[in-house]
Amino acid sequence: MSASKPNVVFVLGGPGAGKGTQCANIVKTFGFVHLSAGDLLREERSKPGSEFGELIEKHIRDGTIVPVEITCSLLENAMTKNEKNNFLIDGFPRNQDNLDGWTRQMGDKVNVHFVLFLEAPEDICVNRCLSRGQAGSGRSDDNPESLKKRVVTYNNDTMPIISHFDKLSLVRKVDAAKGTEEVFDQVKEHFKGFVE
Ligand code: UP5
Ligand code: MG
Repeated sequence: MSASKPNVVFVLGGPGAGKGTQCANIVKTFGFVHLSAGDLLREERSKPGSEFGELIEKHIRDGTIVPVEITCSLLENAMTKNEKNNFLIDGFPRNQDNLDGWTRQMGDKVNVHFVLFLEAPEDICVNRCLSRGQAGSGRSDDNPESLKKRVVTYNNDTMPIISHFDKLSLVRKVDAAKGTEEVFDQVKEHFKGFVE
């Protein structure tokens, strides 16, 4: 993390909305560092002897949300290790516990610029994840049972967080049901101020 306060953009949207895909595009074009909370949790889960491995796996399979102390520490460590100043935080904060924990731990340390909201209908999102699972993603939550639960959690817990940011006029929404390139054309408009 550089000496000045780092810039953060949260990237939110349903399971399979394309958060990871669009973050990869933003990294290439605008030089952000991509931190996926889900990827960090999967990495922590797979560490031999991880204290939290089982707990993380249970939450991922059940589509429920890992306690914020774990996720926020993984995010802060990843930011501290990095020299760059612009961070995309993908898939976080996804409930009130996440938001409260983040505000406590990171609120004074970063500037949250906006929330990129990838909006797509549920059936499109679910089908993308199911296809990815059938193609051998190896993700333990790319199956119909887990996806049902992920969608419920998204609607009940994450949508209110997006509404919270919307009330603060921090949400920048794109139509994520379109093809990858068309989605990125919309995304780019919101990152024009961050030329590499
Ligand atoms: N694809 C992408 N864009 C497309 C497009 N425009 N048109 C057609 N296809 C498109 O994309 C998903 C699939 O769709 C890919 O095959 C892609 O090629 C295709 P991806 O970019 O991976 O979408 P993304 O939104 O990143 O989907 P992901 O499955 O990663 O979203 P989730 O939010 O469900 O998963 P995440 O990894 O963030 O979280 C997993 C679990 O971890 C959570 O359910 C939870 O249990 C836990 N978690 C926490 O507890 N706390 C956290 O803070 C974060 C996660
Ligand atoms: Mg993802």
